Order: sequence, then C-alpha cells, then structure tokens
Amino acid sequence: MVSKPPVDDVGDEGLVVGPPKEYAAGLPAVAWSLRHAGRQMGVKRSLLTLVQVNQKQGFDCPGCAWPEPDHRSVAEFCENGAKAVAEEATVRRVGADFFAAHPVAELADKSDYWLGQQGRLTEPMYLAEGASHYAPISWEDAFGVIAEELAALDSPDAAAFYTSGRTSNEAAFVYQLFVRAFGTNNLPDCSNMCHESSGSALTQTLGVGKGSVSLEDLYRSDLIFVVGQNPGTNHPRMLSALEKAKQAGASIVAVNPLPEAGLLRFKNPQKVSGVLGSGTQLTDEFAQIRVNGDLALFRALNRLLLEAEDAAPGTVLDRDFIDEYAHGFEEFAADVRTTPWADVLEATGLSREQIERIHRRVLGSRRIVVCWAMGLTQHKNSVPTIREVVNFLLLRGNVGRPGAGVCPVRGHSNVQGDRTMGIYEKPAPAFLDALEREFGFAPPRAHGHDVVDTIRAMRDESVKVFVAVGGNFVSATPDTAATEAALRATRLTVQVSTKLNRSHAVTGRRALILPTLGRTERDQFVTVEDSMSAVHMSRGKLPPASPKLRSEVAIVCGLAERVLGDRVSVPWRDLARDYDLIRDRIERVIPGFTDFNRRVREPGGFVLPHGPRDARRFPTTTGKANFSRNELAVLRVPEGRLILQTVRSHDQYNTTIYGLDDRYRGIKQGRRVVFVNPVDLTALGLADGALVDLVSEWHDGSERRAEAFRVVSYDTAAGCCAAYFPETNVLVPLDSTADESNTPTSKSIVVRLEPHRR
Ligand SMILES: Nc1nc2c(c(=O)[nH]1)N[C@H]1C(S)=C(S)[C@@H](COP(=O)(O)OP(=O)(O)OC[C@H]3O[C@@H](n4cnc5c(=O)[nH]c(N)nc54)[C@H](O)[C@@H]3O)O[C@H]1N2
Ligand SMILES: Nc1nc2c(c(=O)[nH]1)N[C@H]1C(S)=C(S)[C@@H](COP(=O)(O)OP(=O)(O)OC[C@H]3O[C@@H](n4cnc5c(=O)[nH]c(N)nc54)[C@H](O)[C@@H]3O)O[C@H]1N2
Ligand SMILES: [Mo]
Repeated sequence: MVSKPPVDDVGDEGLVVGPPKEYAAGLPAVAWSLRHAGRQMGVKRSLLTLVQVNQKQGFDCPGCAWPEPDHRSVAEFCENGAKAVAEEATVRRVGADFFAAHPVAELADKSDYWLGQQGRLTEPMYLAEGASHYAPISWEDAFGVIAEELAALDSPDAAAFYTSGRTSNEAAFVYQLFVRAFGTNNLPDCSNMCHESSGSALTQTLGVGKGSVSLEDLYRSDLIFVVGQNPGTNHPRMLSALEKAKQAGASIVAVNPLPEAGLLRFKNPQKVSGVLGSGTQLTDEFAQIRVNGDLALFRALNRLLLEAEDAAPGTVLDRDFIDEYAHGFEEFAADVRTTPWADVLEATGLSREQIERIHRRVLGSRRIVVCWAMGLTQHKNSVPTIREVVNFLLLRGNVGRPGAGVCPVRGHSNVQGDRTMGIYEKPAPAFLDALEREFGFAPPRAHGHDVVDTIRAMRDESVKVFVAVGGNFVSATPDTAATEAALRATRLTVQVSTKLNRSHAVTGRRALILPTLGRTERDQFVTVEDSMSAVHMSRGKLPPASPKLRSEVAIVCGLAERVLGDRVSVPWRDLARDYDLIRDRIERVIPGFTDFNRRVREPGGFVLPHGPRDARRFPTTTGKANFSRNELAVLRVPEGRLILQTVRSHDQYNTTIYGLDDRYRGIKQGRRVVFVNPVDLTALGLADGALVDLVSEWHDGSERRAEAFRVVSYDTAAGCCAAYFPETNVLVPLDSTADESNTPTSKSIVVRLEPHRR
C-alpha cells in the first residue's frame, strides 16, 4: 500500500531546517499564541476569548487534560491552548455553498490541514447514496436517516459508536446510555489509541486505571521522572508545575529518545523572569533512551534497588508497605534479579554508568512521581512496561502517600471523564447493574469493539453503521488505506463535528455531518474531569458559530428519542433541556459523584475518590497492589532498518494541523520530514536532506509505503527515527497492536528508508 502526499500538499519547496531550540516557551510563545489567534479570530475576539480559558467561571481549555492550579493567573493558558481555542473560535465558516462548490471526491484529495483551515461547520449536511456532493438536510430528517439505517440492521452489534475525548461528561453519559439502550457495547474511543495501555496496566496492578497524584504531590516530590512525553508542546502548562517542583527542591529525570526543548529548559511566559531571563534548567538527568527501551531501564533500576537492599538490609525497600499492601513481591524479585545487563544496555542504548547514576538519585529520594505519555503507551509491550514502572514505585512505597505516585498524563481535555462516564467497550458489570437499576432496561453484557476491532468489523462488513461524536477516525487510526476501505464498505457514516476533516470525505454509502457547539460557545454549563481526577465546570460564552448548531447533548438526546421511541423510558427531552437532570442521573449511577450538582458549582469543583491514593486501598483481584513479572524482550531490527516513532509537531493537535512549523525542532514550512541520527545516516549511505520513502515491513511479508520525506539529521537515539502523524499512519499495520490493550504501535514501527523516485 502506498500513500502519496495529498494534492494540496505544499511539498517541501518552502522547507527550512534550522537548529532545534534548547528551551520552551518564553517571549516567542506569547507572541506566537497571539499571532495565531489573531489570524483566526481577529484581535479583539482573541483577547476576549483567551482571558476566559481555564478561569473558574470560564471554559475548560480544549488543549489538554493538564489540571488547573488553585491559584490561577489571568492567562491560565499556553501557546498551544491558545491555538486550540483559536481553531474553534475562528470566524471562518463552511456552509452549504462550500459543499456545493467542492465534490466529496475533491475533498478526499485534500489534507487535514487544508480541510481544517476552511472554518466551522454551520448546518447539517447529507451525502445521499451515489451523490457527488453533500447537500443541506434538516436535523429531523438527518435523525430519520440514522434511525432508518439502524432499524435495518440484523443486530445492534452491527453499529459502532466512536467518541473523541473532548466530549463533556454530560454528553458522554447520555451517549453511552443511548448506545446501550439501543443494545450494544460497541463504544470505541480515542483512549484505545492513547492511554489504554496505562489503564490496563494500572487496573491490574493498583486496581484503578487512573493517575494517583495531584499537583500538590508534584510540588512535594523529591524526584520526578518524565518518561516518553513532550510537555513543551503537548502539555505546556505542565512545565510551570515542573518549574515549581524544581524550586521546591525536586530533581527531574527525563527519559526520551529526543532531547525535547521543553524538557531541558523552560522560560515561564507568565513571569517576567521567564519572558526575559534565561529560564529554569528543568532536567537534571537526560537519559536518551532507544525507542522501546523503557521496560529494560525500569527492570535495571529495580534490580539495582534489590541489590542495594541486600547490601544494606532494611534501608532501601519499604518493607512495611510491601508486607501490608502488596502482593507477589517474592516472585517478582526472583525474576528481576536475573535481569541480564547485556540486554539492558542493548535495549536502552544507555551506559551502565548513567543507569547507576539515576539509581543513586532514586536512593536519595524519599518521594518519587513517574509521569508518562505516548512514548510508553504505543508499543507492543506497553502494558508490561507500565507494570514495571509500577513495580519500581511499589518497591519504596511510592504509592498512596504525599509527593509520590503514578502520573499518566492524559491527552484530550476530557478523555478521562468520558471513561468515567462509561464510554468503554468493556464496561464493568457493576456499572451495568447500576445503569439497569436507574433506567430499568437490561444493558448488553457482551464486550464490544474497540477502535482496531471496529475497523476489522467494518472491513468484514459485520459493522455497517459508524457514528462518531467528535474526532477524526480516518486520520487518527492506523493503516490508513485499510481503514479507508473499511469505512467505505459501510452503509452509513455519521460525524458529529465542529470542523471539517478527512473523516467527512471518506464515507460509507451514505453520510451525515452533524455540526455541534464547541467548548467556547454559549450553552448550559458542562463538566469535565482532568488528568488528576478533578471534576469541574466549563462554560462557553461566545455566540454559536451558526444558529443551526446544536450541543452534543441535544444531538445525542434528539437522536436517541428518534431511534428508540418508547423502547426505554428515558426522558430525553428533559435531559437535553436541563443538564442538571443528567448530573442527577450520573450521581445515582457512578460512584464518587455524591451531591454532584452542588459540588460542581463550588469554585474549582471536586476530586473523585481514588482508593490507592486516598487510603492505600487497592481494588485489584488480590485486594492488594500487585507486583508483576514482565519479560524483557529486546526489540531488534534487521540490518539497515530503523525503529520509527510517530510524534506530534508543535503546530498540530492530533489530526488538526494548525500550521506547518515545528519551531522547537527547528522545522519550518513542511511536515514530510524524518528525523534520523547522523551515525545512522552515514551507515545507511544517506545524505542529510535526501528525499526518501518510508517503507514499513510487517511479518506477514506485506509492505506499506509513505512517499517523499526529507531526511533531517537530528540528535535522536541511534537506531531510531521520528516522523509526524497522521502522515505516517499508513505505515502502521492494523494488526500491529499492544498486547492486552490493543493499542496501535504508533511508536515502534520497523522501517527502511529508500531513495524516493520522482
Ligand atoms: N499541542 C498539542 N497538545 C496535545 C496534543 C497535540 O497533538 N498537540 N495531543 C494531546 C493528546 S490526545 C495526547 S495523548 C498528548 C500526547 O502527548 P505526548 O505523549 O507528549 O505526544 P507525542 O508527540 O506522541 O510524544 C511522545 C514523546 O515520547 C517520546 N518517545 C517515543 N518513543 C519513546 C520510547 O520508546 N520511550 C521513551 N521514553 N520515549 C519515547 C517521543 O520522543 C516524544 O517526546 O498530548 C495532548 N496535548
Ligand atoms: N501514528 C499515530 N497515530 C495516533 C497517535 C500517535 O501518537 N501516532 N496518537 C493517538 C492519540 S493519543 C489520539 S488521542 C488519537 C486522536 O484521535 P481523535 O480524537 O479521533 O482525533 P482529533 O484529531 O483529536 O479530532 C479532531 C476533530 O475533532 C472535532 N472536534 C474538535 N472539537 C470538537 C468538539 O468539541 N466536539 C465535537 N463533536 N467534535 C470536535 C473536529 O472536527 C476535529 O477535526 O489519535 C491517535 N493516533
Ligand atoms: Mo491521546
């Protein structure tokens, strides 16, 4: 399978490669956020909008799930938050005239960048069977089309209902309620491609699939690991928290194949010293690890801890914690003691001296937090890798006490809340029981399809209707060619969206676009949950982009009423009219939401209970925190191949491309670049700046090709390379997923680089 650049791609004529930056934020970030916002919204609207981001009475920044501190500054947003807001609050519009001028076949040739630039969707649009263009349709007729296709299915399981993580708690709750009342658990979501591996590993080991720390814990810790994460671009406000922790005495170890700007040095744009001065040196120890070397690193650290305990018994491990709260220590310890150093050094690409230096830092630190993101979750062995991180923390009792714990840093601003609300293809029986008690229907019990299984099911034509509330399924998922073919095989695709993207252009036999309000726009307030389990309100204030838009809640409730009729007794209209009524139902179904409507109106909201964090209560199968044994398999690639990891540039939000620059990595005006270590370039006989195809090899003998990437000589770990997604998603085989979590292996794809033939 071959992927060519889209026809509107600027190519690389304008590409400029400069030196990467050594720090993040500072004055340029302030200037960039205003420049970008001004271009989309105009200056006055930009200022009025941006002052409301993340304020207690304002809207939750759609940028990421990093929590808001208690003491907020006036500008509690970052450069990339400002871009996310501007992208939604843009004054550009896509209406019926746009669709009349552009046939779907033409849109399918465009990039997500071009599509996103066109502006906000303004009215429901329908692509009839065999039609070349989308045409306007009324909301009622649109719901009628969906109801008709759903009624024609042999089984409710022949439909799948995707969610992306911007959906509010209220919309997510009514959505899963509708889907289960319709009769299926086919609720794939972006989590399946994101932190699913964290959820799996943490549920097995600690009993709760969420992070166990608060901002306060970060400030109180002695040592913070930032593993497989690029906060300077993806969670810029995290840098302020790291700076604060540093100033309180913490040290920071960064583990990453790339020397990411934000990890090294940070100039806080919200302080005069940060704007003008040289900033804070954040990282004390940078471990430039080989892609997928993390399991080996943490195994080695665990082995060193056991050996240190042998040398000075009673001084290293937290025996009280292990004896009282943990399970499986002896088996784990016996296994980890055998960890071969040769494998550790090969897998990590680090020196033994550096690992021992990190170990000494660990020994000197009473309170440790490990933060991580996609660098750990998108590999074949991600679940065992994260379990090994948990082993590391358990050894010294670093869970369930101040200043210590696990910190998986979530992506989408409400992805964690959506899961809490029941957006999950494998719901717990207790959740279904509660739903049944509250609503009086029997929800389906069989597990549904996740993202990868949904693609397989559409390919095999066992799923025939695909509905998405948010996101960009076509571009976010792996194996683009296979995914596109799968979607085209369906009878109906429905996208509830704010903006145009490729998922509107690659459709089933019939298709609908249902335009919705975004976070910034006036509606009843909604609620969200951040990465640290804090639930709070979000209230938009801008006038809606068009009078024909409906809120996600209203769309879901309207659809549910039309599809289900009186098959269930849920007062859909009342719920849509008054979101307090939805919150009352959430309170009765989901633990932790007692007095929801009152508590969420308090400034800052409230924090959900978390057994391990609050009381060292571990709701696992053993009732204790579980140590685990995790096999160390070195990822070896054939001669002449590299391990490709796919990352975000500084100018994108997942599949939404804001611009063509990646300022921190020194790239301007181009996205089809591949970052390769100079030593590998020499070994491969390639010149810096050469034009290559990326060819991935899969063990069934199939090959996938992404054409025309410019080689950029770059300081990445040897044997590894990096390029941006979604352009590289074509290279990830559908069947290449993480064990247990089924997450696509977007961070470890074996590729060869071939000279591009024009
Ligand atoms: N501006 C902006 N903000 C965002 C997003 C966005 O696209 N743009 N996306 C949001 C979402 S949904 C998410 S999930 C998060 C993503 O946040 P991140 O996880 O920071 O995003 P990635 O760009 O995938 O970066 C992965 C990092 O892991 C490193 N890495 C890759 N492989 C390995 C490995 O094997 N080991 C180690 N130790 N490191 C590795 C890469 O070099 C890179 O620094 O950000 C959220 N916030
Ligand atoms: N190769 C590779 N692939 C990856 C990743 C990777 O690192 N590498 N990362 C994965 C990860 S972590 C994630 S989370 C997924 C992201 O997958 P998705 O969540 O599916 O993708 P997004 O690009 O975030 O979705 C953008 C679209 O959401 C719509 N939208 C924006 N705001 C709203 C809103 O308020 N309401 C509604 N209804 N729609 C809205 C807009 O139409 C926009 O075009 O991608 C995954 N894919
Ligand atoms: Mo994500």
